[in-house]
Amino acid sequence: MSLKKAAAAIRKNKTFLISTHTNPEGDALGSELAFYILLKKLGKTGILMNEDDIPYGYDFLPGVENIRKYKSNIRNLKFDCFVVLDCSDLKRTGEVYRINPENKPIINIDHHISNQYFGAVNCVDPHASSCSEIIFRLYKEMGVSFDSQSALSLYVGILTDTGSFRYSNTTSSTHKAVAELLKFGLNVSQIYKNTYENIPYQDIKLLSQVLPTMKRAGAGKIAWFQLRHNLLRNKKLSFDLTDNLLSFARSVKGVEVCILFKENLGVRNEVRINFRSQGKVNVNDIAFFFGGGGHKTASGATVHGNIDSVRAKVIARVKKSL
Ligand SMILES: [Mn+2]
Repeated sequence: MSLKKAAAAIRKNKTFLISTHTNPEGDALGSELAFYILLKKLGKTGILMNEDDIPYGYDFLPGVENIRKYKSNIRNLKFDCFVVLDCSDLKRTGEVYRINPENKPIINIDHHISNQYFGAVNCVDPHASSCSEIIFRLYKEMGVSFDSQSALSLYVGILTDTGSFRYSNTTSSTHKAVAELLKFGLNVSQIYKNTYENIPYQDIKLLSQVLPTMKRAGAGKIAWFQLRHNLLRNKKLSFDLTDNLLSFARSVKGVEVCILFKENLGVRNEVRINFRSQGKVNVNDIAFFFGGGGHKTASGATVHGNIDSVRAKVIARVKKSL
């Protein structure tokens, strides 16, 4: 991992376009906001731009109002460097990468094992718990001090990507980073509440409606959910709901792999698949087979086709890997 090269590229340049993946969550947003503050502290300029809106519940993060939404008519945006955070490949930014027609150098900072090393500088560590943990190291590398806002952003990124320090990506360096961030007056119970215990009533109702539809396969080692169009139409499915469903599935005794199949709204015959593994099965490999990627224990893919036939193919593939 080349923290030094990333630091050198930051020192050398003045203005940076910063983006992350579509459907951003805690780690994506936390990394962006902390990176933005890092630049400010170095007397440089950051332009934050995402394809998607800030998801429900993350507006408590400091500086989210600085994140601009991508529009296809944005032209003549001047910057020296394009910083891509928490993205395994450039197209995970959605359309935002198109804002770089002059091919300004890309700084790729990420922790996905499926990362494509698409940058001029690639600061990739698949062993890091989160992209936020790598940004933490970048602050240290550059000798930039934290404050309550950067600490909060990075803490939320690490908290969410480790499933509140429960997943196997949680290491002693993760806890060391968090120990340092906590010195900046973070209210952990309030942060937890803002992040996880702030689900709209109607989403909990939807969750309670979907939970009984959990199915199993592979002699109880696979648990899966299927969300169809009609269930989601006119309801904004918050990321929390996806994560909650998978959380329930992974807490079932004997389950090794959990899968959520979701018909994408607005696109005919497109299915979003999210995988979680308890550790024995490498779901990055499975997602990769279907054109996606991620981590060994959490990954995703978008597949064209009818949801029932997609599901049959995916479950057959997962069964083989059990
Ligand atoms: Mn991440």
